[in-house]
Amino acid sequence: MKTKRILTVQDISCVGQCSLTVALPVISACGAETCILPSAVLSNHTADKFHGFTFHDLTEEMSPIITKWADEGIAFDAVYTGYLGSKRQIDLVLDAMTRCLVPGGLRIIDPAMADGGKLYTGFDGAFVHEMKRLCAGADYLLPNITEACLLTDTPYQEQYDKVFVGRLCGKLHGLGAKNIILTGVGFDENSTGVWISQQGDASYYRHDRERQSRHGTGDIFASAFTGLLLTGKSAYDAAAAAADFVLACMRATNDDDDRWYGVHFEPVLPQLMKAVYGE
Ligand code: PXL
Repeated sequence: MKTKRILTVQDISCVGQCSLTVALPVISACGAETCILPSAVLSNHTADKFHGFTFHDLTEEMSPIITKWADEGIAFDAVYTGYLGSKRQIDLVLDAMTRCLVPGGLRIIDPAMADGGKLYTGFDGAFVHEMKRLCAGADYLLPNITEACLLTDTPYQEQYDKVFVGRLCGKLHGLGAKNIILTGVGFDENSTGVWISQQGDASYYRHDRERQSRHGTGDIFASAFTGLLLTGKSAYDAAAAAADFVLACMRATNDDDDRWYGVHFEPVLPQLMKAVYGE
C-alpha cells in the first residue's frame, strides 16, 4: 500500500509532551508520512502548574505556506487539526483543506480547546463560535465531553447517561460532522471509554479508568486514532486501539511524579506499532 501523507495543524509546545511533539512520533509510528503546519510556538503548554508561558502566533506564516504547497501540487491524504493559535486560523485551515487534500481526503478535527468543564487559557466564546464552522466539515470529529458541550451550547455536566451522550452526538451531527469520536465518556467511577457515532449508529469502547487525568492524552489519542485510521482500520478499531495506547501511556507514567505535565508515551510506542503491523 502507498504510504499515506498526513498534514497535522497544531502548536509546538516546546516542552510539555502535547500537540506536535507527540503527533509527529505517534503518527510516524503508525507508518504515515507526517507533515506539519505549526499554529503557534509556546515555551510550554498552558496548564496552570507551569506559571505562564511564552506564545508566538504563526497565523501570518500559514497562508504563504499553504499557497506554496498548492503551487507545488503537494496534497495530503488527510488533514488533522488540533490546538489552533487564533480565530483567523479557522479560515486558513479550511483553505488548506480545499486546496491541499487529495480527492476524498479526510478532514479529522480535534477541537482542542477545553477540558474538565473549562476552556483552556486563551480561548473564549468567539473562538468556540469559529470552531463550530471547522467542525461542520469534519469527516471525523474528536471532542471530549467539555468540547462537545461547548460546540452544541449544552450545559456541561460531570455525570451523564447514554441518553445525554446520544443527544450530544445528535447535535454534533446536526452541525455537519459525519463521524463523532467522543472521548473520555464514562458511566461509572472505574471505567471510561470512547463513544463512536456514525450515521445514526453508535458503539462504545469501555476500558479501565486511571484515577489521575494527564495532560496531552487527548492529543496522543487523536494522533494515534488518525494514524491507525489511515492504515485502513475501521473507526471503532482505530478508536479502541488508540484508547488502549493512551491507557498504557498513563500507566507507564504513574510512578513518575516529575512527569506531571505529560505522559511517557515513548516506551509504549511498540504496543501501538503492534496494533499497526501485528506481532
Ligand atoms: O493538549 C492540548 C493542548 C495543546 N497545546 C497547548 C495546550 C494544550 C492544553 O492545555 O495548552 C498549548
